[in-house]
Amino acid sequence: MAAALRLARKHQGLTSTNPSVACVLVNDLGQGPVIVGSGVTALGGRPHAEPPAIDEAGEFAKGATAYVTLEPCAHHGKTPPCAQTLIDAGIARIVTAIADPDERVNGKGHQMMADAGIEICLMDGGADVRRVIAGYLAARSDKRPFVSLKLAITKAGAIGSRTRGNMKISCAASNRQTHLSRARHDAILVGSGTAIADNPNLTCRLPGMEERSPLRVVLDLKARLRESHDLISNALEFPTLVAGSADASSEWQTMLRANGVQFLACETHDGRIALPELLDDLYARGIQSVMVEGGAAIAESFLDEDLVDEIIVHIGGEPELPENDTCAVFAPFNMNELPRGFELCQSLQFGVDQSLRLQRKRP
Ligand code: AOF
Ligand code: ZN
Repeated sequence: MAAALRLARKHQGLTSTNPSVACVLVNDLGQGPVIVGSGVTALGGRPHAEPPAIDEAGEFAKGATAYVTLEPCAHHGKTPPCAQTLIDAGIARIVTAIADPDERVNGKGHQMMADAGIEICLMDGGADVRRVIAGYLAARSDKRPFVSLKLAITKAGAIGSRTRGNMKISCAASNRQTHLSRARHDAILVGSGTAIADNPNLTCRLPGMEERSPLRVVLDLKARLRESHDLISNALEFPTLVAGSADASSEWQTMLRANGVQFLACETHDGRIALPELLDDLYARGIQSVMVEGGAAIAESFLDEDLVDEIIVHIGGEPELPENDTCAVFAPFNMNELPRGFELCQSLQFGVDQSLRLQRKRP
């Protein structure tokens, strides 16, 4: 299952509204168990993971054990049911990590295979698998994208300084990790304040993964972005969506469109873009996971509205900010006092930085 999980990660963020699932077939051909076939949900979401694994295994699929990260589907959708494909191939035993919440499948995939005499093992936990398909699971249960909030803070809890411009808080190793996280999400979201102050690209720049930059979403209620900003000028190469006011001038909207930027007219609430409705609109466009990257006000709004599912905090090992910088901008919470409703579930070291992952407690 660990091997299947690694394979599933390969297409994370690239399978549209379908989860990235992997299937690994293991059979004993006389000298102990070996992998005879493997498959992952194809780019765009189809074919599913199981048919290519069966094709690769050929006659060795007969009597094999299938490790599948998600319950195989039971419905006739755009492809035939994978549960039936596994039955037809003569699979003897199936191990799955979690049941599929899609009501067309939930429990039915397992039932179909059990009825055909296949031994079913549902693994305990499945926490790692849940992370890979977090967007899909959130979309199924909450009908909105999974929201991951990423912050880089100094040891004193600052995320930047009003007087010192673009600050370097995290080290190169954690920055690479951030690029990896970008690739795993469907969209990255920032406010126009961050877009203007830092002029970021928000792309994935890991060697070999440049193609995996997600949609860039900028909240710009006051129509402040210009053609000179990278998020606008390179929108033909890396898609950008600007969420703004329905009253934004037509000249400005024309400028955006001329640069290949998608414009989304948003509802407002208390003079700000209404975030729940924005998430609804992104969800309707097939976006199932969003990484919120800045700045402090946007982070605070998402937290205040209880829209954050996980928080990734990189704590800089070598802060550039002087301890007593009076212009420091602080993170909307304190590491000694975690935001309400969140629990610490992972602590990693990237170079000199510490990286913490806080997860929303689910009932
Ligand atoms: C599998 N293996 O690799 C994936 C599955 O629109 P369709 O017909 O492609 O069906 C989408 C549903 O298929 C999706 O909601 C989920 O239940 C399942 N995804 N199932 O057996 C796979 N990606
Ligand atoms: Zn399927």
